Amino acid sequence: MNKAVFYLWGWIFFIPLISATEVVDFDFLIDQNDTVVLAQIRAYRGEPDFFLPEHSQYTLKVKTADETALWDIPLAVNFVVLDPLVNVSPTPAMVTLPYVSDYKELEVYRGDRKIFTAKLDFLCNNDTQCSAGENQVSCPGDCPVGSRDGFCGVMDVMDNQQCDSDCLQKYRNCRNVTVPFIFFTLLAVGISILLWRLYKNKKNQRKSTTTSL
Ligand SMILES: [Ca+2]
Ligand SMILES: [Ca+2]
Repeated sequence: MNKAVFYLWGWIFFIPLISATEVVDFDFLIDQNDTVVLAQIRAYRGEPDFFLPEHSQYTLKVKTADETALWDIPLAVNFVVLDPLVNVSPTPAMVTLPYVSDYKELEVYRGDRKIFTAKLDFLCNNDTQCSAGENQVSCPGDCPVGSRDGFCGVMDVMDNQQCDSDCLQKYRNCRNVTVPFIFFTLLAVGISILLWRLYKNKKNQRKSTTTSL
């Protein structure tokens, strides 16, 4: 029985890691007066949204450079919050979609009216620099494993034996690299100072002996 529970928990823990794919979060703040702010956009490894609203007056389109809409989906926007019943505006609206590097532009519609548009080039511009908006998931060419990009690539760090300072201390995998390096560096410096002092003392002793003769 205990073994069965152990395997069950093992599968529950590992299945998300195995099935995790590259996704991107689009987080908006939408006002009833149709003001839209793209609050956050972030690529990472996870699961896309499986359930989208069947009906909404708001629509999100994500397009490629040649204007092809890869996504044209209803966006869940609720200005009323229950318990207690209050009207909230602006209100957050978010969706998680599979990430592909072809995303170039997004548009938000209310009915047939376009109320917001934003370029998505900043997710990856392939200029060999890991800049704001890019990370290991959205732009692996500019932000290789271990980059300081706000993304902790735990599995990559473990596989490649690299250090990623974006990870929590216990997942950084820096200990094996940095601790011995610092220790041996300090040890080498200490021994050098000690040898230099011994050499100086001996030299002074020889000097004083020669003088006294
Ligand atoms: Ca770049
Ligand atoms: Ca990183």
